[in-house]
Amino acid sequence: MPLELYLDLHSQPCRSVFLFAKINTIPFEFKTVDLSAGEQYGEEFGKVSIIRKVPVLKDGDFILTESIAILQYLGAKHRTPDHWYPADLQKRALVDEFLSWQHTNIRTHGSKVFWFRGVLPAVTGAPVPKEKMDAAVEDLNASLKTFEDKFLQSRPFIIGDKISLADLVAIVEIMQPVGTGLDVFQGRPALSAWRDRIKKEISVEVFDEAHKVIMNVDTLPQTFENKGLPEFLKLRIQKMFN
Ligand SMILES: N[C@@H](CCC(=O)N[C@@H](CS)C(=O)NCC(=O)O)C(=O)O
Repeated sequence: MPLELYLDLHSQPCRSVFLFAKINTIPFEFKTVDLSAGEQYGEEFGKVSIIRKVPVLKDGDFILTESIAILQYLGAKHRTPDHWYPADLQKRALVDEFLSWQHTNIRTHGSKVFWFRGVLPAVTGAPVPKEKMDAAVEDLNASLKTFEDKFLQSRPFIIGDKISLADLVAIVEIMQPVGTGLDVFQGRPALSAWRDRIKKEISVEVFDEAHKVIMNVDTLPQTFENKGLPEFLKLRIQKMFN
């Protein structure tokens, strides 16, 4: 039975897992979990993961959640090239350092801007109050500055000359607000050059395939008009503003 990956490519961690499997020609069955329809709260997905978040990997009877754990599992099981997650102690530690940092920094702030500029206006029909938006963009900018000053510096990739899991996880997070029309690469030549190196390294085609849906978030209002607003989103919106 082929490996199953439960994914929605609107999600950054899903895109890193999808890209890693594609780049390394790891065969898998794409199991769609439509987050905008609330499928993660359905009975069927509940049998796969009570965490009710994507991505999830199912390899036979073995189920694994958390994108970082999934990437490491796939790398080890399929013996992907060393540069992705180097055996060298210090290089690996640098990958781990970035993977630990990103959750509460670039991921948190990029996601918030995505919600504020993309999801919330689409579901409520109104823009997010300016002071909230400005604060969210400021946090994202601070994270991007730290990313450039500490994690990238003047290197081609995060840990040196070769691409690693850290770059893959970083780029999918940094792309999240881009689809809402906020071009975070503008005025950041080093960041743009790094993105272009990643695209070249993993193939522009695969990169674009993974990011296609996120670059079309202007279709979100239609999505919600067609499907109606799921209960979980109403609750989440209330939480965000209280
Ligand atoms: N730490 C998890 C985060 C997973 C996560 O937050 N997934 C989001 C999409 S980006 C999700 O499934 N959200 C559905 C929900 O919260 O209802 C990972 O890296 O896999």
